[in-house]
Amino acid sequence: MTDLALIETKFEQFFNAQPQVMVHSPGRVNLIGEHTDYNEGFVFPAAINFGTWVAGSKTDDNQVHAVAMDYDDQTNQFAIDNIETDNSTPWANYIRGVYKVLKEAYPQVGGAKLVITGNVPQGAGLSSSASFEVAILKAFRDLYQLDLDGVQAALLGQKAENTFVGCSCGIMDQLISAMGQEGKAMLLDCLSLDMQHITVPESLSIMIINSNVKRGLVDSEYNQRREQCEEAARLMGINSLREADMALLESNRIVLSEVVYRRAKHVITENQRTLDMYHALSKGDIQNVSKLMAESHASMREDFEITVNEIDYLVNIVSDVLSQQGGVRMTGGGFGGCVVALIPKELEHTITEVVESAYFDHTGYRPSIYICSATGGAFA
Ligand code: GAF
Repeated sequence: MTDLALIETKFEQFFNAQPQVMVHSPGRVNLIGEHTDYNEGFVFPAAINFGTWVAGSKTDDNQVHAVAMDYDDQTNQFAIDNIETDNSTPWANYIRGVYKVLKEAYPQVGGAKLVITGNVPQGAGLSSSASFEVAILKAFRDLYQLDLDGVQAALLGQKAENTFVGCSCGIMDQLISAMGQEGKAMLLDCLSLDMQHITVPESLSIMIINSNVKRGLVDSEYNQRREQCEEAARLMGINSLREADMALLESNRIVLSEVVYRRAKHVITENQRTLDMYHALSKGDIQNVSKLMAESHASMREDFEITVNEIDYLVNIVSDVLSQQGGVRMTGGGFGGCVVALIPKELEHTITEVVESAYFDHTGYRPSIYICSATGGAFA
């Protein structure tokens, strides 16, 4: 049975009727531009062919009833006029948070029956949560015929995560999940929300290697990085690090702690690398792609300090095989998760073999390797 058939069957089993809507929203891989989004900078992600499916129908009982297929069919129910966090079922807080901010913006939204499933590896830095949020928003848009576009949906998803779930994330993940285009990566200006989509060259595969290192303390480390960036901007007298360049940073070095200086340096240099990467990929300048991704990884390792040894090792072994015929770096928020590599198609097999034979021996973790394609977003 396909995923769609499975979710439909599950819906019928729980709610004795066919779902009125069936929606999907993708996860994402970020090619470059890490921790730049909440600094009003640039990011360069692509939506991927892993995502979340939601089957839904309206109800008139002022309740939301949800079933999570990926959590052994756990259920969760809440009244739409009294929404609080539920620590016993953390997955449901994404629905609760999204519903709460949606209801504030669209008071006409009522109850729903929902069944959810997905195949984005969780906690791997591939935006399983943004994909979940955007899928829920799309289901409610379709059920209640809301005038809600992809950018508005992304902003609501981010708001839910910031105010309800407790992660001070930026806008990248929700926006690419909503607005990605098939076969393309998206340069996003996180200040203006201007989007430019460019085709990923046919000759390159997007390979994602999951280190399978369980990410610990992600939210607290993430929120701390954001605070450090905001402190840097405040001490330099600017609104966000988007406004800074290296000359401004150097002239303010004396007022910044050594750690805050390095955090800001990562963001300032990463913004420039992201713009450069967009141009390099547009021109098919793979040597430059390779250099920029290597510099991005080094900056995340040395200045932003969000990589772990297993991820650094993966980047090193893939980079040795590639020798500038492609690029590789950690992708996502950090502290474990995945590496993304843009590789010539003919090296897929060799890199898979190298990673499978070396990574386990070196780290004790089994890698998971996915060859992905860039897909369309939920609202595109
Ligand atoms: C996470 C966040 F959700 C994004 O907003 C972004 O900051 C990313 O980490 C790091 O680039 O995915």
